[in-house]
Amino acid sequence: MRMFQSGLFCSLTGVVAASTLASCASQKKNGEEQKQYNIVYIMTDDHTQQMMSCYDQRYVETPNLDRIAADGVRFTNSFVANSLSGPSRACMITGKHSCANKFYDNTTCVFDASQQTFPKLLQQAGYETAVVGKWHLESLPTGFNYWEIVPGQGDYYNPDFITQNNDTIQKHGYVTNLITDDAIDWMENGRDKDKPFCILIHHKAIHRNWLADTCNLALYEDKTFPLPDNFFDDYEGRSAAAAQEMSIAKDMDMIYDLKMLRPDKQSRLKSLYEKYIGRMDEAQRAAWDKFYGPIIDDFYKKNPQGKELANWKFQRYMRDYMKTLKSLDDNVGRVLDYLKEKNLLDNTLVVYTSDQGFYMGEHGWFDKRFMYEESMRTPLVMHLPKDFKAKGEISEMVQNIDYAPTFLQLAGVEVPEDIQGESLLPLLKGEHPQDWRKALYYHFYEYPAEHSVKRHYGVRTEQYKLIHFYNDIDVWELYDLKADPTEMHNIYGQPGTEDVTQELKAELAELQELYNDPVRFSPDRDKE
Ligand code: SGN
Ligand code: CA
Repeated sequence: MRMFQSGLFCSLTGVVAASTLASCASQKKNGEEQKQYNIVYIMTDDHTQQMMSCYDQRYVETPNLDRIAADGVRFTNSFVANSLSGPSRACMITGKHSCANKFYDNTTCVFDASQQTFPKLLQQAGYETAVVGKWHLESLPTGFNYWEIVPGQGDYYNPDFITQNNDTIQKHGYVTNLITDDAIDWMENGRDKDKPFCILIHHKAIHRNWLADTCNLALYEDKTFPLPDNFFDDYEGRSAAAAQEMSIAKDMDMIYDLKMLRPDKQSRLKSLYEKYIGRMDEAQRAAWDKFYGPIIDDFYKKNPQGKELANWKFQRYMRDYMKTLKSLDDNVGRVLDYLKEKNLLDNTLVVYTSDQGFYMGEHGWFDKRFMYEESMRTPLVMHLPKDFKAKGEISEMVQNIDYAPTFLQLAGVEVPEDIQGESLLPLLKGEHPQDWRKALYYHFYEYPAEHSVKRHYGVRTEQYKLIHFYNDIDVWELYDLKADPTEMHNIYGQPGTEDVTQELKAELAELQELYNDPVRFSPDRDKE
């Protein structure tokens, strides 16, 4: 294994100053010139709308991410199809639901890399394509002129990267900086500048266990956050929610998640934590211990219990997440500055999203998986090429299967029939098609598994959500999202809900038919 010195520890490299002529390419289609815009797709891991100030101002400021929205568009109803990393990435890259791309979960699946993906189609249409960072699809990337990925979940400190010749190298520095360096380097030096390009910048951050860069450790320590109203949820009427193992109070590990490492203390994930921080060099480790040392001493001295301990955990979780997010926001700023300096912004679609949303204490949780709002939603903001007129908020319901057809259309590539998503291009042109989808389909499969979220599928409309938990359980849930936006009251089976339940079941059956999901619910068989 080779070790690369990047010297990038918290000293973000400035963008290259020289300006290049970088207009987008064009190709002839039906005798007409068709512009081929560049695509810069930035995706983080587990970044949720609650923690992005253009969506939610309660907690944190994300000035660079907000820049994208301020200059472009912000999707206020953006969702995933299966709230988990690998599956989400497979949906995004194929434009198809999990049942069609066959990557159902993180634990048993290997992505069939021979299948159709949008990067392959863009490459065939003359694009230079690249992916850097977290990949998580088990098979190696195909359809890219350049790729360099982290193995599995990747590491925050001095991470390994798998290179295109299938070598594993270790780089020195903090992962969010390193992935950004690689992306900027490819845009500047790696690609053929006569061609349009598409780069996927996939961050490891802000995934568990939220190891911040040492330069950001001291941030946000003066902040105290109110617990969400439903932090002490009792899950009444929601048996699948009651069965989960992603509770901040019960399941968050004192050492692995909360960093309260002391030689005489044990925890389930202590050795994993030691492995991760064991990657640090001396200076990194010294900065780490200097920061956490007094917090550890204070914690074990005070020894909080019960609700006080739950609140203490929540505060530390929020702060660690925000510190890790800070690097991400800074590094997205670097990419935007680079594109601006190189005069690329006018011809480039810049997308920022996450592989799914996340719980920040809502229902008492961290993690995702459930079809409930916080984790079914995902941030989505875009800076548009200058020919596109949309600005501000877009409220149509969109899903991560929509990105592939959008990028293909933007490149002037015909969208294959079997793609299940809808192109967002009309919305980006400022149109609001009357026949835009009125219902979204969702299907989560990873069970039995970590966090114990049972298998479920469901349908979400503007006002309602119907969920069926199945496998070792057979439970329906129905929410009126207008009356009960935090999904605390399961009204399935309650008098007065018969009509809406019937309509939603019919919709669900139609969507399962449309997407050809072999796990079918039959409304005729089930007339409850
Ligand atoms: C790891 C985490 C889980 C997380 C999954 C999936 N555990 O297994 O908390 O739900 O990843 O996340 S850890 O002990 O390894 O941190 S995903 O975003 O990649 O799907
Ligand atoms: Ca994720």
